[in-house]
Amino acid sequence: MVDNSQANGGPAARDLSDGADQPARPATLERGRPVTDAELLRRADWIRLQTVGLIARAGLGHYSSTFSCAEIVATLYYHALRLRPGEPHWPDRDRFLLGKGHVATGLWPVLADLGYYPADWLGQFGKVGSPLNDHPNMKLAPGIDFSSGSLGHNLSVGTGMALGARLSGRDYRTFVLTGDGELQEGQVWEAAMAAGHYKLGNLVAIVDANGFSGSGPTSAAMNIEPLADRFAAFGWLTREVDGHDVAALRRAFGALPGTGSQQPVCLIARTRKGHGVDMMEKQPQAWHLGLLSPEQQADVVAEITARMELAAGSAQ
Ligand SMILES: Cc1ncc(C[n+]2csc(CCOP(=O)(O)OP(=O)(O)O)c2C)c(N)n1
Ligand SMILES: [Mg+2]
Repeated sequence: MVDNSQANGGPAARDLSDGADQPARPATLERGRPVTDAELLRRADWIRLQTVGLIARAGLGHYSSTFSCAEIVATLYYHALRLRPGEPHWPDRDRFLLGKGHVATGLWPVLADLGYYPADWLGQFGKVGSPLNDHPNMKLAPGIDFSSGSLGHNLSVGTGMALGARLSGRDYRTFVLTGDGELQEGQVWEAAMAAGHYKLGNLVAIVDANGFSGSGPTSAAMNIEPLADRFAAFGWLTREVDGHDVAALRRAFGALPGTGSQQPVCLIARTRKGHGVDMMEKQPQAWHLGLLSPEQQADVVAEITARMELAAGSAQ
């Protein structure tokens, strides 16, 4: 487990999994693993703390974009996805593509925690030659199903993977997490059309609909709403969900139709960019890219840690 105390210059990140009493995880992590909502919320905050530490190491990163999807990533990796961390290329694993690749800091600690690579790799984050960088590289980091960073491509890659599952008779699901600004880029709508055409019910797009892209409100740059109607027009089954409500996310993943169904699924997760840190939520754009000062970082770590401790206390 990474120790952020050096990088943060503040309290150590709360460690959720190094206790000697932690049971060993099974080789295959099945879909729908039992987990409490409190655990998922704590995990999302742990992702936020880890992100703060990693960005401090690298000297730059995307806090508010990562915080926006922390509950989504936590619910996927600690509940919904079928995975085999010891065998990253296991053909029957569920695929996860991080379309909004600029939030890789939210994924690296999770993949380390699940055993894809040693936790001490996190110490090299952002350094020349490190497999873990600001954006995911499938050739360097175990557990990355496709590289991203250039927005707008992962939905078409995911469509290809879902089609591949159909052709090879496998029942894995392919999940693609896209930003809402990302929907203005690349081949997203060609992919949406193709997935509908090929009736890929084994494909799930999750839109992190936080209302902001890189330079202001998303729809001010180019309107993307009404999102549900647009995806539905291409033949997708659409659902809107509060992307910070882990119970709602669990229900949405639990209610996914079988992989043999005929409609790709789009979960439109309504989120707040910077969620979980008050000053970032108030000014999401200011924190799209940046670096906290040491004083700000101490405040942010204290805010998140206090919430985690409060939740731990009320659970007892
Ligand atoms: C093809 C491409 N164009 C531009 C960028 C620069 N860029 C990085 S993040 C970002 C905004 C993304 O907004 P959104 O998808 O809504 O993600 P959020 O940060 O809100 O989670 C942009 C334009 C990029 N990475 N790739
Ligand atoms: Mg956005």
